[in-house]
Amino acid sequence: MVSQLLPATRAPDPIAPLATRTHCPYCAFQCGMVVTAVGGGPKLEVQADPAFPVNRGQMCIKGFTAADLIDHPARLTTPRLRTRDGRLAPATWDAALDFVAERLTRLRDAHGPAALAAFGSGALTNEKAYLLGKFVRVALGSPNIDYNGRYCMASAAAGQNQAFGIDRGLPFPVADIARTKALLLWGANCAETMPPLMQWIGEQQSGGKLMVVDPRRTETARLADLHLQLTPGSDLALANGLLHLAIDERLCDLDYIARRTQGFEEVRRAVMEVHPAHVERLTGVSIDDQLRTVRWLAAEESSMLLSGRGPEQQSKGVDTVLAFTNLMLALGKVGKPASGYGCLTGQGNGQGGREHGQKADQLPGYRLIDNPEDRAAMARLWGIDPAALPGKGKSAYELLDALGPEGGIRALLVFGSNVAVASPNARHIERKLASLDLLVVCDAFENETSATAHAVLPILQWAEEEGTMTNLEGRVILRQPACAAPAGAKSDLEILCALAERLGHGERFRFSSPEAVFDELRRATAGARADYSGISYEKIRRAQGVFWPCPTVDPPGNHPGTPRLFVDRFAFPDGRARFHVVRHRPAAELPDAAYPLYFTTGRYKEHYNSGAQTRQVAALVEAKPAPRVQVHPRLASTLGVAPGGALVVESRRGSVTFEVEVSPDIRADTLFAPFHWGGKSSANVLTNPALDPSSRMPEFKVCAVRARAASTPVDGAVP
Ligand SMILES: Nc1nc2c(c(=O)[nH]1)N[C@H]1C(S)=C(S)[C@@H](COP(=O)(O)OP(=O)(O)OC[C@H]3O[C@@H](n4cnc5c(=O)[nH]c(N)nc54)[C@H](O)[C@@H]3O)O[C@H]1N2
Ligand SMILES: Nc1nc2c(c(=O)[nH]1)N[C@H]1C(S)=C(S)[C@@H](COP(=O)(O)OP(=O)(O)OC[C@H]3O[C@@H](n4cnc5c(=O)[nH]c(N)nc54)[C@H](O)[C@@H]3O)O[C@H]1N2
Ligand code: SF4
Ligand SMILES: [Mo]
Repeated sequence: MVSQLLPATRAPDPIAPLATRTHCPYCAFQCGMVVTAVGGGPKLEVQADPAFPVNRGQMCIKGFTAADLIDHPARLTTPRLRTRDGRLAPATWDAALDFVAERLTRLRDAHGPAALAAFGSGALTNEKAYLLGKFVRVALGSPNIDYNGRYCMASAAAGQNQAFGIDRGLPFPVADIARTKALLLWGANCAETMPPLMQWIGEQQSGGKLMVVDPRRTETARLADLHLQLTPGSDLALANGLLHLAIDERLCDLDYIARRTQGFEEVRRAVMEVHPAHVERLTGVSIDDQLRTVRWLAAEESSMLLSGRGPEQQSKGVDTVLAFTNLMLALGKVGKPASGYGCLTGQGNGQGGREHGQKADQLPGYRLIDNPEDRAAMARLWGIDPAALPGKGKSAYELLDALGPEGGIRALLVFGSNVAVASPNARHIERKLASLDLLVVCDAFENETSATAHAVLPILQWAEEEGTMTNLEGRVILRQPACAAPAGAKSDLEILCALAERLGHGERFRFSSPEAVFDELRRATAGARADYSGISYEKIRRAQGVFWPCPTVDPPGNHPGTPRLFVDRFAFPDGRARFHVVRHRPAAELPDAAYPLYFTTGRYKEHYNSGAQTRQVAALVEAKPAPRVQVHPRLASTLGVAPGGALVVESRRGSVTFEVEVSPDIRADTLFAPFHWGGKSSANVLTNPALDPSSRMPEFKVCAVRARAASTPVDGAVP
């Protein structure tokens, strides 16, 4: 039998008969929603939960339409195996799991355990992220696990760890944003990527200043008191330039610097070497605007810098984040009320997903895989010899680049990512996926990645299962089942346990429920940096979520959680934050004579990430049926294209034809396209897989392209 997992218990707090409080399946805002099973299901009705203190009754169109995925005709409910003639054909669960386990065993015997790999996701609950990490290290014995968070907030995470000694995206609740007097949104387009956050920013604006740094005049930038429309990839220079001016204008808080930090003097010397006029040339932001920005940030009693993927998804993302933490530390803001630096985490469980061991360098609780004490603690819990615990594996892009006979990874299990669309240099990755001996995709829908899979295993979706997610504030919340699961689909947890059983490790993978997995996760994180040991499902239900760290205290279960960090100390032994010397460097690829334009990427309000889910939702497809490349009117006239025309965009890695959107909102030296589609209009065919040296984040936000009008229009529907 496949299952050691009992079905999740139904939520105990129905608001109305058959109504359940749960959370949106998409972004890190994790809007509270009330889901009602119409006539007992499977049709679900979704409303925003007015009682949840983060979204306060608001949601975006993706959340409101999320239930369309549950009873969708394309939903997978039967395992599929690739047949000799290349089709995916239905199979029983036993046949599918036997096939996967046998092939994994054969490949491990022939090529060693490191030939087996898994790719996880910030969409997975904490329980799934935890169990996937354990599965790869214990049942497969491989070091090779990483996840799509490496494409997401890895640079901010690394920067915060280096500056503050801990990485919690927002070190304060979202409500603090409404109270800050000066808010600098740096490369974050929240009006489209987290619409319900705008209610807090609206409050903020009623008494404070809003500044936005973005090469495009986005919906968010349009609301700002000041928009800094910088050259793509010049963020580090700008942030250092702001610190230079702060020092020059005597705006730094020297008392705070002396009491709470170390390393300022070296940073001061380094930033004073670069003159503001040089910064103006590098960034395109006038000295006047630089001055206005830093004066607002310094003068107000509270100020905040929040970054999105714009400055982070660069090959210098970590140094850029360190320039942000340098600036906010020098101004004496970090840890003060409604102040400091934060990263707006993106994926539903982007925060928890990076804490529980699906990162190549990490063990649960933010333990480090090369720290002997952390290894010993996990080996003890898992009942294995510490020496048997694999070491550090490859980072997301490097892992995918190593697929196939040359790179040595022969089998890949994918849980929660459409890597064929989401990865930079996407055609190259498609070829790598096609060269695998075993590709297993666990998903509720077929997508571009499953197109070459040998096995596709159908999973339960958000409204059918239980588990915890950690939102962008570090608040651990509970996903609760709102309807019955369709016959034929299984939870990711069940799949992992069933495979572990077949691989001879069943005794370490027997859990009666997701909550039982959470109980092991609590023990795994006790005493670690991301300590969840004092959290329980019951406590989350009672308190609308619990902020980590939440250690076990006496009496047990009594710790209230930690909404605000850094009030008294930073997470280093001496309690002081660290300054870091960081210097501007160009993007890995800059426009030149052959490829004269910048190309950058991002998001539409209506679609989510690779589009694997939202391209299934009729209302969203109707609103945004295809990607369009944004072109400045001057550039459009030089190129000879008009709105609705077609533009061929080429980089050193590939060529894509987009429909044209002419807009004065973008710089004339830059093209922008969303990455929500694969196939012929995949933005990632163009992007550069240059990686940040420490976070291994790819440079999604900057590469060089050339463009010409297409002789024929973009053909019909996009795959
Ligand atoms: N609608 C929608 N919402 C989402 C998602 C989605 O796919 N769709 N995904 C979720 C996830 S996983 C994430 S990570 C977040 C991302 O949320 P955001 O970070 O807000 O999203 P992006 O659009 O990727 O990037 C933000 C902005 O960076 C700008 N940018 C491009 N290049 C540069 C640069 O060189 N410097 C600067 N400063 N800015 C630059 C882009 O023009 C864009 O407006 O959104 C989450 N929410
Ligand atoms: N050019 C460019 N590329 C980018 C970015 C960019 O800004 N520009 N952003 C990057 C960022 S920030 C991110 S986060 C990535 C995201 O891109 P992806 O990693 O592709 O993430 P999603 O599109 O969210 O894919 C999620 C898949 O997981 C499935 N899924 C959802 N929940 C579960 C679950 O619980 N279990 C399982 N097994 N499957 C599940 C969904 O059905 C879907 O197929 O893209 C990155 N790629
Ligand atoms: S996608 Fe994000 S902002 Fe939109 S409803 Fe879902 S959680 Fe809320
Ligand atoms: Mo993301």
